[in-house]
Amino acid sequence: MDQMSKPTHMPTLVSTWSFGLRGHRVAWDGLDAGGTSLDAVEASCCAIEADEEIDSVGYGGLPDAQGRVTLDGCIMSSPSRCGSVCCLSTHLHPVRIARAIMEKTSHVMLAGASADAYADQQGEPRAELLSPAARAAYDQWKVDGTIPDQVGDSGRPFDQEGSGRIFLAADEAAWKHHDTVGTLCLDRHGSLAGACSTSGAPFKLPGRVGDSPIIGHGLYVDPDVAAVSVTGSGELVMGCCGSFLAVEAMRRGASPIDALVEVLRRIERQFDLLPSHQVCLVALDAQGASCSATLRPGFRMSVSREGRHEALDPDAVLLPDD
Ligand code: SD4
Repeated sequence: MDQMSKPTHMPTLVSTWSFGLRGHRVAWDGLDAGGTSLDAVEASCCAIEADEEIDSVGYGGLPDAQGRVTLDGCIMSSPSRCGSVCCLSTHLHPVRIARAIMEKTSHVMLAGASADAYADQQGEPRAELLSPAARAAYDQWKVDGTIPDQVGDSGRPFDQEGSGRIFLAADEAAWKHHDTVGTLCLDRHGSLAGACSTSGAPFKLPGRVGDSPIIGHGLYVDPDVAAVSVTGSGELVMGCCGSFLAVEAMRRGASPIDALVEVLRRIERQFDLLPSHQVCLVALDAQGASCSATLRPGFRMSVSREGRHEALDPDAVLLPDD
């Protein structure tokens, strides 16, 4: 069916972490005015990628073990319409480059220096990715293996609502590992889309790529069913194709929250979990219902709907006492 002939839906944006709202506010007016879900997720993620205070995505993201920031991202509206890029090191906006790959090439994914070269061809400006705060964090990590301002010993991230920070925490346990933004959208035309963007695991081995840019792992969209994005320990998500597993469970009849919890239960069964491990999922179904679930406490999701922008606690926490 032509998307313009679908009935009107209530525009909705959903993102991982409360810092997602910073992107939603940038994307909202266009979406509310009838813009497409693809445009909205791209605009929202680009705003977050450019935000220096957010220490896990784009400029401001923590570098690898050699002090180099590398970025991964993807975008998707259906199994036949998706694009992805990984290990960018000279361009700031993986989601926009992933969209160009989706729309202008016959491929899904480009990697590394060749992906940066493709971005050059597309006229994407080159950018410095290492912020002063991220450089300072790297310098300290090189000296003593710690992240500045990290409090507590769980090594997990905590959402400090409004600050944009989850690693360089001022007063809550910061995450030694990583995080990411996953943004999902339903537009007035009833079309779902999603995008995902990350600087990956702080101080990772050079070349390491996590789940975020891989379709079916960090992001999956079935236009007739739901969109799901996953953040957290990418290596756990990659063990179970987390976003695909959740959408597929919904396609087979599970409720959105049951589908997300099924992914978490599978991860809990199949991995020896470390205290630093975290996995968080957000879902938006084709009717506009949204929810989130997380392995452990410390996560919040962003939801924008009917002109309201809210950070919400997860609907389910598998291990609430951890
Ligand atoms: C990864 N899941 O690279 C991604 C980003 C991240 O928590 O760190 N998310 O593993």
